[in-house]
Amino acid sequence: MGSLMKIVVLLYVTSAVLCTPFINQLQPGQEWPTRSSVKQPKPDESQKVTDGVVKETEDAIEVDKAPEAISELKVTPEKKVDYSGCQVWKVTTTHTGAKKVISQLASEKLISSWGGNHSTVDVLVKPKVIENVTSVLNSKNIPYDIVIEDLQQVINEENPPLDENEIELQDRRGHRMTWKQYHRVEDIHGFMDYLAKTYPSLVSVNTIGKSVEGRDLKVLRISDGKPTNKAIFIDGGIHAREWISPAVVTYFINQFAENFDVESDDIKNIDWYFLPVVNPDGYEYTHTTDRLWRKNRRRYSVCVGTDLNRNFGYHWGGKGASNSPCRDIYRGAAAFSEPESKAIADFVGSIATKFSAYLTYHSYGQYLLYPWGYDNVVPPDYKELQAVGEQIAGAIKKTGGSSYSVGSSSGLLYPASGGSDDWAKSQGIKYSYTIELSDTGRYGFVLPASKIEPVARENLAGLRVLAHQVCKE
Ligand code: 0X9
Ligand code: ZN
Repeated sequence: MGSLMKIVVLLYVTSAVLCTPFINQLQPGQEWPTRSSVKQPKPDESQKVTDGVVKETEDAIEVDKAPEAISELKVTPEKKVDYSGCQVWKVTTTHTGAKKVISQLASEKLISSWGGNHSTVDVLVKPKVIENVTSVLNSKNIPYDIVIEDLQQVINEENPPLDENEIELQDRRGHRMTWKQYHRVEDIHGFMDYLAKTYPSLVSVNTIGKSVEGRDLKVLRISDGKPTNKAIFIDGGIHAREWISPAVVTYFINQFAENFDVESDDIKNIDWYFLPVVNPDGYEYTHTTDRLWRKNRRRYSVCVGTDLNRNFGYHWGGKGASNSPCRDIYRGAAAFSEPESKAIADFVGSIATKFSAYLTYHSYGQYLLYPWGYDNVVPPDYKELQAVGEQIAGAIKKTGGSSYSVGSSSGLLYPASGGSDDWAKSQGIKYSYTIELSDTGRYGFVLPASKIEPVARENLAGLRVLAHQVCKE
């Protein structure tokens, strides 16, 4: 290399280094809230975690997919759980005794529940037991529809590779994120870092903790730094298999960060905090090994994982949560025993009075749920939560046509304690909602990637309604 060339290269490298802001180096007026000490219950080391019996009431069929049931399924050469021949049925549970029958079948591991409400439940039926379960339901006159004939086929078609044009665009964009595909954690975090680098006076990224397996829990903030701003916290991906959730949350991030200058005053007058993947270990596991994994990846003696949405410290260990690590609704050894839920509590809790809203995105069912979840009771301001929820649902319907039902989560779904929504509300955050995104059961957790944009678009309209409400208070 000639010496002139060397000087040019040296100048280029030096300027690139000096001009690239460090991702977490915040601009003036952008200081993040300090992590003050929030009192959290201490994990109870002596607690036995393997001896639990879970009561299933007539009203509450708990979301459950026991790992034992899955281990009977074949594993493909790439070590992925194979759901070939598995079916998903929507069972009507309004007949007397129907819920008991479903609970019984679930406890015998003949079926596992994907979720439901007061009148139906979606259940996964393995090929070997289809005949058996059919005759039980028929003999009891319990109606059902086969919604998914072959689950593995739907999984195979859910997330097709990008076409050539998209790949080319991806290379030019500076990050790999699209909303035409479900992405791995690396792409999502890379996208967040890219935005912080590209818009350093608006966007910043902070790691608020690490997952059980040591992955970053990254929060992205969008704020123009006005001291009068309100604040909203949004999370996604508490449940690993609910892929639409991180996809929608990152869509919001992209919209606000890329178009901030032309955004509405409501959006500009809010400090936005996004944690798109609360459960990165579980999320990665759904990509590499078991598409239907729900919990985090903490290892216990035999079974794996805590349901992070049963691990928050408000009425922890109450209804709809299990004390057995083998269950999909395992509450954990103690409130906030998991680093993922603890990181949220430390971060949000340290500035709770600052947040006007806490939104946690899940799937599926198309519900806008407000507290309480731990039991069938409502907070004193539930009428406002219901009214604002209905306005959000109205905007969603008008924009994309989807119908979302609004109500308290225990009332509309089932009692389930230890949820992040209840904890946020207990901290005095007024608008605390769980949003169960699309669909209503046609694909369930395995929603095709082509639905990301329509689902995100209509939910962005809903989020604008909430932003407006927050700003006018
Ligand atoms: O059961 C849950 O954790 C949520 N449903 S999901 O199908 N995504 O798992 C609903 C949570 C509602 N909130 C509370 N029960 N606190
Ligand atoms: Zn969920």
